[in-house]
Amino acid sequence: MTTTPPPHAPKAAADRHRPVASLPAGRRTPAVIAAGWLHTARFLTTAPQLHHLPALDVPEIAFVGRSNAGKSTCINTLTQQKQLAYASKKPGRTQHINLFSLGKQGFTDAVLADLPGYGYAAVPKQDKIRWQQVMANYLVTRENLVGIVLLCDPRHGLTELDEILLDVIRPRVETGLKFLVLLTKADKLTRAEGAKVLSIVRLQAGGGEVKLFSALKKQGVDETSQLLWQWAHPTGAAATMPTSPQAPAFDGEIDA
Ligand SMILES: Nc1nc2c(ncn2[C@@H]2O[C@H](COP(=O)(O)OP(=O)(O)OP(=O)(O)O)[C@@H](O)[C@H]2O)c(=O)[nH]1
Ligand SMILES: [Mg+2]
Repeated sequence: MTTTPPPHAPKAAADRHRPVASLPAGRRTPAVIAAGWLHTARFLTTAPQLHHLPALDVPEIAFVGRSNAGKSTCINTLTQQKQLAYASKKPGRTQHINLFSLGKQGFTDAVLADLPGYGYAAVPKQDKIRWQQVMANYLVTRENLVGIVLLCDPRHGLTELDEILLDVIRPRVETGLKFLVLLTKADKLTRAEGAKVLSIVRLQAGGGEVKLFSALKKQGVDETSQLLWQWAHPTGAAATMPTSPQAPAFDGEIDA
């Protein structure tokens, strides 16, 4: 049986790069709305330690994971911005907690947090311990935190440090904190490898949501964007949706 695509289907990809408000109502799909919202991201602040973070009353979504897993690149891809978050081939590039506001200028309705990675061998032991404590405190005490995206290079799978992080956040996940594992750099896997690692990590994540993601191939971008939009707008407050300016194509640095 064949299905007829909706009349707006050929325009769907281009719609993601247009101001949402300029589109006819029928073309304001959830993917277009989520992409337009994420594209409003701009730098809010950077904090070397937890007590430097401003207290906020809007939903916050944190990107965590091992050093070099692709957290900053993922934020740049989702927000369709080249250099919003610092991404680099050199591990340990993100050293502070960096916050990015979402929503119309002056009407922040959510915040993304790019966290330094853990597990980078070259970091002195004392610094590693200090950072693990800062992160654990952040994950346990940050009051406006509504969701965590754990990024993981599928070629390494969930490591011991990832498992410790899962243990730290489990009590909050059980009481409603949203949680997603993104298996990054999926462009480096064959389809069979991708399917295999997906099922293994789904088991490790205890039934939590797990997706393949590639900044290079734009795999998983629409689904992840829509999920984050839903986390930040649990009541579906589409009426307050901001407009999006013209989005540039991503051409940041990507692992070869
Ligand atoms: N091929 C490929 N490379 C990627 C992808 N995502 C990220 N990378 C590369 O992986 C490297 C690390 O990316 P970052 O985004 O800086 O990683 P990070 O997790 O923020 O690293 P830290 O800040 O050190 O914790 C960079 O060279 C990126 O270009 C992807 O989807 N595909
Ligand atoms: Mg980073």
